[in-house]
Amino acid sequence: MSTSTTTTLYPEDKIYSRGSETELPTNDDNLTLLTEQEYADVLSDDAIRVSQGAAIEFPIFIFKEKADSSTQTVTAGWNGQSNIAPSSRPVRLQVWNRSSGGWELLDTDNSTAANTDFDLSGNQSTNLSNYYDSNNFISFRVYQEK
Ligand SMILES: [Ca+2]
Repeated sequence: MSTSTTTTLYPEDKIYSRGSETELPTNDDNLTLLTEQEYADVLSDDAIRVSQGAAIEFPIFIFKEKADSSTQTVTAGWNGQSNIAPSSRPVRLQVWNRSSGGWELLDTDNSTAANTDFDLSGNQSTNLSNYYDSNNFISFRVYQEK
């Protein structure tokens, strides 16, 4: 799976990480942090992507975005592709609810062919205090089913 993102938030206030996990994590702990070059590659919406390989695991990207206030609606937009067709293994966008301690589904693609760009998007506009941490970070992840 490879990824590019766009965001309406602040480029200097991001914590992005990626990895492949046998079990889908039930927390929003960072995986392997992106390098400076990988941030640049991901933040520019073009054909230069950051890839996360996976065999029998879930390939996962976690995107933590800092807002200027804990009452700001957050819109997440993701663009990417996979060499495994989402029509056979769906790709999902989720947001972390730190109050309930669970990942909540925002969007799914289960129809795109392999090696073809697709978009995922969603926003969180209600009960924002359940989603922001004390530093106004909110966590999203994109993963592909295994
Ligand atoms: Ca890019």
